[in-house]
Amino acid sequence: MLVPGKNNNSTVLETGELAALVADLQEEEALQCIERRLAAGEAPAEILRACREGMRLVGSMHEQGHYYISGLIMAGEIMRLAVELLRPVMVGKACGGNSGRVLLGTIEGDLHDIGKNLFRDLLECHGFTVLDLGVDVPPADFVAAEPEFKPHVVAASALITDSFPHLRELVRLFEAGDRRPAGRRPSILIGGGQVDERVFRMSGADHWGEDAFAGVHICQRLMKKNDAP
Ligand code: B12
Repeated sequence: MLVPGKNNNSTVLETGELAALVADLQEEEALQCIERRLAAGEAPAEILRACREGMRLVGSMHEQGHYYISGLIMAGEIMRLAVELLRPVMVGKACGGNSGRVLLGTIEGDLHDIGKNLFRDLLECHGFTVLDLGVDVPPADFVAAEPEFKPHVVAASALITDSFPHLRELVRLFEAGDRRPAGRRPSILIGGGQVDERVFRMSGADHWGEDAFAGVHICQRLMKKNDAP
């Protein structure tokens, strides 16, 4: 098992160097590792995957009582800096254009926003116009923003289990009283660390994305079907 505060070689072999450095909260070394991997031409998506694995380990250690909240805060800061390094490479091949409108927010009760912000940046670089409502957004606020912004996709991020019922409420509110012909209501897309197939089914959402890249692909696919910017 990973021992916090120690650079444990067996963990490095099991999880990969970068994930282990992130999990061990070795900020400087983790960022240097990212820079090395970027310089070697590795795809940012792969590097991001390793960082998320590190974050998953941090989460497990928090659950097991090895890290206090300060560990989560430090991990959040490492992830924020990691995203700053990765973002220019990911959004560098800026696409522009007018791909469609996405209404985005982290659902009520949840303050996590690193992944949401990254998803927003990727969407924008792929030509989507994004209205980001921020964090801790009540489902009713998504609904209230709809008439003016007219999103093609409503996207909600969720990392906290206690917030999952609000995803269900979001879907229910969008469905309630909706008189538009089939396919004309905005599609509801969910994602974020703890969202999986089970949460997706429970929520009643139309789609879920395992990561930000998958989320962008889903939005692009929906726009092709919709073909009305
Ligand atoms: C960093 C962190 C924090 C930071 C957040 C900083 C910030 N500005 O976001 C701080 C310290 C503030 C924090 C606070 C708390 N946290 Co916290 N946190 C984490 C941690 C370690 C990493 C999260 C992260 O940034 N990951 C990296 C990003 C890039 O990944 P991501 O968000 O999943 O996003 C990716 C994809 O999911 C996708 N994506 C994201 N959103 C969306 C949306 C759509 C539509 C799509 C398609 C894709 C998509 O894009 C990203 C890139 O691919 C996680 C552990 C984990 N396993 O995730 C715990 C974790 C989420 N936190 C947890 C907890 C318990 C808390 C606190 C309650 C702690 C406390 N005791 O106060 C508070 C919650 C406060 C609140 N109400 O929200 C738990 C949640 C457990 C649960 N089952 O509910 C976790 C899982 C840790 C754990 N196992 O204990 N946390």
